Amino acid sequence: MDNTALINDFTGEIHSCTDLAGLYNIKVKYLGKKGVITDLNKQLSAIPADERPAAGAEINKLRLAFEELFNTKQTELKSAERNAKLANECIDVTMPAAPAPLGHLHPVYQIYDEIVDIFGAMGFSVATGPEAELDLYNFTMLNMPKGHPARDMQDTFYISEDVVLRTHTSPVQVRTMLNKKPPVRIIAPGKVYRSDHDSTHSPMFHQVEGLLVDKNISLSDLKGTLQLFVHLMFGDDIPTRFRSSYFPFTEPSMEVDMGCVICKGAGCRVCKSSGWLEIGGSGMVAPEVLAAVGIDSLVYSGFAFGMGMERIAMLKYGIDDLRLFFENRLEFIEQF
Ligand code: 2NM
Repeated sequence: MDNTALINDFTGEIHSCTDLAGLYNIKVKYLGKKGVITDLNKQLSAIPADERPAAGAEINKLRLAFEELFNTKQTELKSAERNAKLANECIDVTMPAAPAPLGHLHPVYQIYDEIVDIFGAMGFSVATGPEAELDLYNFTMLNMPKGHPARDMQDTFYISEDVVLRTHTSPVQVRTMLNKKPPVRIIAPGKVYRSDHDSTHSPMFHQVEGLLVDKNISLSDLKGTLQLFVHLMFGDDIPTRFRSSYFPFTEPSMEVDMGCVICKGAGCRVCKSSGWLEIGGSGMVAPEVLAAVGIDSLVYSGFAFGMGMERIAMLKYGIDDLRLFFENRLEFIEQF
């Protein structure tokens, strides 16, 4: 029996085989139940009986030899496959880690930081106080005794008879003046609360108030301070203007306007064609307020002012809807 051709076929196929799936096909073809070797065994019956044992032994040797070749190739392919997999899955531990996503400062707090920087450069330090505040500090000592119309029940969140959510940060000024002799030079930034909710009012918003008390402080110090603030916050080309007004805690009192940053005074929708934008209130601290905190108004005088930070942020960043500040949508916040 000459099996040379068969051996050449088998070894040739094993040799050129490159993957395990192909290798198993070869196994089925030669060593399977309906394979070439099985066929040879079936042909034994056609061979003379005395030659059969030798021929059978020959076929067995062939099967063993094929199986060994198969096993060797299988080991080789498996190890190649494993090496390829390992090379693919290998991790370079020297690679830098993916950067962790960073948080983002809310636009109101970016303005907050800028305001602190600007007034800080003018010598003001930051004072803070509780958001749940005594009625005494929020109203009474600011020349708004019980029954005063500015206390309007509708606008104030009452915690109890004596405690309110502060409606402005002025109680921080009261606390400061009670605790420290003049000169006083502070700003009080922070959250304030008013029971007012529509498209242009939020029940919580941010205010910054300022207070300077010393000898010989006049209205011109107030005007110069706020003019400088506007120049540093919005640009040297933006003017300010002060209009007579009324607050219980200042006398005289003035609204603070700045030239419209959108149209530079020419008149547009934002400034309602006036060329001016209101940004806050101000005035000379009323003698009643100084008296309430034990400061002699014949020796000392002071000015105070207050602004809404959302308003400043809207004008600085060109945001046209107050509600965007309170929705906490990242797509909004990340723009600033
Ligand atoms: C404003 C406007 C005008 C103000 C007054 C005081 C205090 F405590 F000194 F009397 N603090 N803040 C003040 C004055 C606040 O906000 C619109």
